[in-house]
Amino acid sequence: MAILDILTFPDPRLRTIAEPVETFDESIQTLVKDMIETMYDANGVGLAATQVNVHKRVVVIDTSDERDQPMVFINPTIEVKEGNQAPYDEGCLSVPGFYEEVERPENIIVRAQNEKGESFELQPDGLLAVCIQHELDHLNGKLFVDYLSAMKRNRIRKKLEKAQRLKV
Ligand code: GNR
Ligand code: NI
Repeated sequence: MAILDILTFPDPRLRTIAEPVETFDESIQTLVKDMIETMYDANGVGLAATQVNVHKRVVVIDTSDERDQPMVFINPTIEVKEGNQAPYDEGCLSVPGFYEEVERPENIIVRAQNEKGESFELQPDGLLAVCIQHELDHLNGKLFVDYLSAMKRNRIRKKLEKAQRLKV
C-alpha cells in the first residue's frame, strides 16, 4: 500500500478529464487500495483519482464517522431528479484550508461500477450526495472553487500559490 501525493489548486493537472476504466485488473485494485489509504491519511471524506494525478474515472468515498466503510465508484454517472438545490459548506483536499458554500442538486441517482466491474445504483442523500457530485467534478477537471465568484477564487489561488512557494 502507498500514500499518494495530492495535487493542489491551481495545478493545471487538476483540469485533466479522466478516462473511463475498461479493464478491472490488478492495477485498478492497487489504485483503489492506495486511494483509500491516502483518503484516510488526509482525513478526507472522498478522493478522486485526478487528485493523485491518475487520470482514470475512479472515486473513493467514506462518509462514516468510524472511517471504516469505504465505497468505490468507478465510471460513475449522475442522474439529477426533480427537486431542490441545497447549499453545503464544501472543502477539498486539493484546496486545503478553504471552505465555501456550494449549491448542488439534492436528489440524484448515482450509477457506477465497483472494483470488480460490477454495476450498482444508489440514491444518496446528505453529505454522500454532495461528495459524489464533488468527486465527479474532479474527474471532469472541475473544482468547487469554479462555483465561486472570480474574486473569491483568485483570492484562494493567490494564497495557495504563496503557500506552495514557501514549501518548495
Ligand atoms: O474531505 C472532503 N470533505 C468534503 C466536505 C464537503 C464537501 C465535499 C467534500 S470532499 C473532500 C475531499 C475531497 O477533496 N474530495 O475530492
Ligand atoms: Ni475535492
